[in-house]
Amino acid sequence: MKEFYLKRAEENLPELIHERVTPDVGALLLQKGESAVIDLGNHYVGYFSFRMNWVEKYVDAPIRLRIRFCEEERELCDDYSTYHGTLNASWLQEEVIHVDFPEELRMPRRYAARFIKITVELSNRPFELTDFCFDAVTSGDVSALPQLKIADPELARIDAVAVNTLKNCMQRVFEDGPKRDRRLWLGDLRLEALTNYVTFGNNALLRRCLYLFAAATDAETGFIVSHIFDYPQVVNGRWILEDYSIFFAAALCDYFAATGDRETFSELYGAAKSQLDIVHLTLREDGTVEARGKCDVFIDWCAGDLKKNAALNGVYLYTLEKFADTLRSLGHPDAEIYEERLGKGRAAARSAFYSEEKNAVVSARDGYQHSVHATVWMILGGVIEGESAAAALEAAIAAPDSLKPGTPYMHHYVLEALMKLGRKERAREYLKDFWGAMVARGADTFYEAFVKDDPDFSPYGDRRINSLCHAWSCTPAYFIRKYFID
Ligand code: RAM
Repeated sequence: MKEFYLKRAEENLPELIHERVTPDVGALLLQKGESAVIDLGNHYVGYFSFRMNWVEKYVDAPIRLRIRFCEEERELCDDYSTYHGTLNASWLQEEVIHVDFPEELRMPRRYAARFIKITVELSNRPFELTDFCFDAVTSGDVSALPQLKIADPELARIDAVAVNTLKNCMQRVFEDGPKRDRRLWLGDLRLEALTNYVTFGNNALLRRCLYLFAAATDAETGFIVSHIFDYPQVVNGRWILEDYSIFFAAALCDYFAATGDRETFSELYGAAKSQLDIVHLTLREDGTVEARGKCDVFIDWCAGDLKKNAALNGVYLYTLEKFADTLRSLGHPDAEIYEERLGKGRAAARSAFYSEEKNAVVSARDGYQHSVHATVWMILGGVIEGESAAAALEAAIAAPDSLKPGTPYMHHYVLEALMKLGRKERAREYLKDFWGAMVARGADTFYEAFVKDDPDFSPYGDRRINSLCHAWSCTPAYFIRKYFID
């Protein structure tokens, strides 16, 4: 089966589309100690090249250049030598090269950048740099984009940034971020997919990613792993995030709803079903889910020690509902099994995680912690609903001591919950408030993590390692195009 899935993934490998971006800079005459900044005019992902010429007969010694690729302007002045984050500093996009002779130079890696800073560290003579070119790559075809007709200029700008974010993450797979990680994550994929359906419509790329995940089951637990490296050969990540594994089934149902592609649905049905069945087989006695053994749960990167039991149950129930509905729409005999599990699961989660008395999602299982996350997921899981659920959500958002989302990924689900509760205007306001704040900072693409009052927030202890073009942040284009067009 694994071979079959991988074959299918290979059949759907996209061709990358190249765009030559030539910044508006002529020849630069430089010498030791000087630096120059090249502005590409937008955020791109690709390969950078330029030419070095001598201006005298020879340069006497090699020229040493430090070349930095920045996703936003403030990175130009960052001091990388003080980096203290938890992830490897080699993700910081900077090269030191030595050049002996006049020649065309192509930088060794693929970069994600709007600005490029070139600093001359050593040189005995002046020299010239010219012919700057950024060969931008993506598998998102901008000519396939449906035109957006929207009167609100703020939403139009947010949509453009969201589409740019997705475009730059569409490569051989849907990457999470083209600066950092550069791999396929299951939770990220689900949100990229939703946005892809209403924008680039590259369904082959999506099929590729779904088949890659179907082939990536962990032998011990049966769960699909949380991430995959697809190049130079396919390698499964070792980390299992139970919410991500469950989302495989949600992503497949979304795919079927968007494309009506029965063949792919039936080829991947077994893989999706087994994720939900494993959860079912490992339910606690009270009928709720608990991550066990070698599995972690993601939900969000946020400040504070987020407790995730309620949220994990919500993810399961939310997916179960999508799965049951899809099977029902197909007249599939298994529909009933999942509908029954859904009903029982909701009742169990309500008694485990919801306090009627406080109208809040606070429970002993989660140490009585109050969070937007738990509340959102109990709404999306259909455990709480209507006016009281809306009040519980607003209270969780407003409470000074509740845990709040740290990533656009989690903010996406807040928006989904607001839409589910029929709060369309509130959702629009929420979207503008959160994603609009990144646009106001000058973002060309949306960030991996963003906290309005704390621009230095990082899940990794140092904001310099954050990815500023992160695909899970692209979903405003989904909401705008699905719900907010005039
Ligand atoms: C980070 C990335 C990625 C996310 C995982 C859980 O490595 O932000 O997008 O899916 O965490």
